[in-house]
Amino acid sequence: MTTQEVHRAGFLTLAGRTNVGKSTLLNRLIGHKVAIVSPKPQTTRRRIVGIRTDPDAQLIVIDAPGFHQAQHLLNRRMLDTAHRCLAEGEVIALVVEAGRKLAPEDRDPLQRVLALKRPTVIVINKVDRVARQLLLPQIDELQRLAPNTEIVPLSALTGENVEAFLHVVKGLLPPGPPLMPADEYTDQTERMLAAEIIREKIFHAMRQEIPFSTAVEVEQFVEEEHLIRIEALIIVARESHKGMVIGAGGRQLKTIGTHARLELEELFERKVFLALRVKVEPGWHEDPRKLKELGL
Ligand SMILES: Nc1nc2c(ncn2[C@@H]2O[C@H](COP(=O)(O)OP(=O)(O)O)[C@@H](O)[C@H]2O)c(=O)[nH]1
Ligand SMILES: [Mg+2]
Repeated sequence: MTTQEVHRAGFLTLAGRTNVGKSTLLNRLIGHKVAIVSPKPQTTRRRIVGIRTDPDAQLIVIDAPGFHQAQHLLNRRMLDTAHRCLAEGEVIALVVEAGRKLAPEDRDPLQRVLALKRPTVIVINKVDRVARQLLLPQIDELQRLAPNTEIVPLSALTGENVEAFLHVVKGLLPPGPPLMPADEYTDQTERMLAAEIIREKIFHAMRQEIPFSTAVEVEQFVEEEHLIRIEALIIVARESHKGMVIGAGGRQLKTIGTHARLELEELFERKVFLALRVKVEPGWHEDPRKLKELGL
């Protein structure tokens, strides 16, 4: 940083449809896995904060649930969260997918973001998947809809052009001192991170509606001398789901547990003892009290 340059700090909200790669971009910007990621929509349920501290700027990045059609109370809560996160951003990055014509579901978030009249960047993510010549008409289309907005094509997965995006965002942040301690990179507790990682493994292992109607609650998180003892409850909405999550001979649950444990050990740099139980709570995703308990 030269003496002429001012330090900048502020909130950046990642907005867009579900599954466009917002959480992947968050993790890439922070350099840690802060948010879980899956090929299925609606993986992110809560507001997730990642903090990036550079010599010239501090970005507090807010990852939100994606915009989608709401059916259950859980989905409506997720949409409320998405809107609140949008209101918080001093800079908004609207994320869309490369190589796709703008669907009505894309236009709606775009119009919503533009209506805020806040400093905005449009991110075309997943450029690693498409040929350049497909990108140009998409950039043109977006530029017509948002003539004064910077458009940055990038790949959150490979990191391509993410530096350019950072440069644009930093230029839009307000001047000011850092808002958070330099060594913090998320607002989530270890318990929350553990619950999310277990939930991610369920998203990866299970099909159909099971991931969408499953929650994870960490009941015990005890740090002992050489290991962390974690007991967690997998909450499913139906008796039939319980059987599927456990699987024949307990194999499915074992796979979920093993994958989660290995990642938790890496994250906490400690041996982890992980015990998982499955419990049926019919209609939990429609129950305001249960949702509150789960922080949703
Ligand atoms: N090829 C490719 N896939 C990506 C990229 N970014 C995200 N993905 C994948 O897209 C899916 C959804 O990503 P996620 O971050 O969970 O999307 P979110 O719902 O917007 O948070 C996952 O399977 C990611 O691995 C990218 O830049 N390139
Ligand atoms: Mg997400």
